[in-house]
Amino acid sequence: MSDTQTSTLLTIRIVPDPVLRKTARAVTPADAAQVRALIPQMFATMYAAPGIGLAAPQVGVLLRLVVIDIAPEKTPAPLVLINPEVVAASPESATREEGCLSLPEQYAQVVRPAWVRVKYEDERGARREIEGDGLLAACLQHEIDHLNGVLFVDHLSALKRNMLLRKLAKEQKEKTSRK
Ligand code: GNR
Ligand code: NI
Repeated sequence: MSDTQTSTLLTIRIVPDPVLRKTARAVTPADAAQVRALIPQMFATMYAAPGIGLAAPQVGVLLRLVVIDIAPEKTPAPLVLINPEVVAASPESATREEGCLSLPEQYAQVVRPAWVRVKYEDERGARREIEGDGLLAACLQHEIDHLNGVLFVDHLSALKRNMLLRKLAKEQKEKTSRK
């Protein structure tokens, strides 16, 4: 059985959990054991959710670590990004509907650069780069935002953000009262 299937599922933190608003710190070689253990748990949690990306702060870990798989149904393409940084972005913007596992059942159109290049370290510590447009570009930026305490709602107007956050609070309250 694969790691994904045997791994414990981590608890995904939901807004307004304060950990989601903190800046994560860079992963160092001293974090190797924790990061190695966390990666399969984060993939398992992301696939189970289901989601196409997960940043460590979403599971309460303030490290600059992200997992992504934008095509889990088709050909799985798991991607681990350690200390990722956007090093280039297109001047053109693209608008796409985004959701976030930390804001369950909330969706909005988000405007971001259409294309980005991201440098990062892989799980073996090798320096790598990835570039992409479309869903991959949105996902890369969305996950790197999480490492900086930024959520997709921060890219919306204050009016839309507040509407969405109030709707989330109401729905979460209803969920709790039903349990
Ligand atoms: O599952 C997710 N879908 C998604 C759709 C559009 C843009 C970004 C994303 S990421 C999100 C999972 C998540 O919350 N990652 O932090
Ligand atoms: Ni998210």
